Amino acid sequence: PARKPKVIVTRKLPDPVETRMRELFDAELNLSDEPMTRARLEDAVGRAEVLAPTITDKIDAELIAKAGDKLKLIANFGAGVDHIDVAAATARGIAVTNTPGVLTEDTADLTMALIMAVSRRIVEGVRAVEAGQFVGWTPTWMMGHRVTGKRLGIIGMGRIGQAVARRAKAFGLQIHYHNRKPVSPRIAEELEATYWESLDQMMARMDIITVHSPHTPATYHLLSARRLKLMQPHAILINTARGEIIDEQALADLLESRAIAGAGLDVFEFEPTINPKLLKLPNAVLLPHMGSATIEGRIDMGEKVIINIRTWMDGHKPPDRVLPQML
Ligand code: 8YV
Repeated sequence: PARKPKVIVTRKLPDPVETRMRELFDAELNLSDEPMTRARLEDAVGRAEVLAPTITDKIDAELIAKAGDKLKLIANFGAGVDHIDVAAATARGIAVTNTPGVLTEDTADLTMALIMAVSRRIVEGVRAVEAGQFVGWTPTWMMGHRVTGKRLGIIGMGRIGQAVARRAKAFGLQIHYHNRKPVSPRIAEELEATYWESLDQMMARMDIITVHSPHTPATYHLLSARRLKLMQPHAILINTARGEIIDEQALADLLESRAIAGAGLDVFEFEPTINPKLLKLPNAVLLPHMGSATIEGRIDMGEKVIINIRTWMDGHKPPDRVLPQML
């Protein structure tokens, strides 16, 4: 039988993924549900041929400098790779892969759930019922905002942004987007999507803004205090991408003063810490980074990790390679 590479997996993954990894690799799995400590990570990069990390592992240049000669592949379980210093890995001849495509639809679903939850005050309603405050229908209680016909501004029109646009169109939203470049004419036509080269102008004119770009040096605090202030007072902001893209303190302040009507956030700037002000606001719906958290999605992500490792084992370039120039 072919030699099995030493694959160290940093987090507990769904059972079917772990079973398959045990069959195919000399897999060292994390049996606890806790992230690895820095010391364990250092030990892992020193011994592994393949490291399979997740977003909770900081794979920075300092850690990569401690990698042994055997480490050849960092096969990330997740699409975003902002926790990995891809340039440092590449410079040492270590390939980096991610898991795009399989979490697109789930993340888009959760985005729609947040748009609906914030616009229609779903969480406030649930809390009110649980607190025994539903004493009968009233004509003016729990009025939210209509979704149909509103303008949705999508920041980042990659796979997830487009999946959101397709859903949003069915909800009767008008699709607008800002991206480094316009999408192909075919997709623009299918989605009836309007391209805004100026993010500032789009921010000022939308009813709903939703973020779907990766976190890179270019998108860090893309939604700065200045840009957030361009939003209309009735507008809402959704983020299922990365917390670092938004100045979270500025957002909390603007939500508190109602300069922005509401926010639906699945990701945070200093995860897992959440700005305490946000936690107190009734107009902020906060979720624990669960965009891709479906059983199917997490198994698919594991399969993607496995495919990337196996392709590498077979001596080919893994399909989901991330190169520094792509970021
Ligand atoms: C993952 C995510 O669960 O894929 C991403 O970029 O944010 C999540 O879907 C997480 O990254 C796991 O590593």
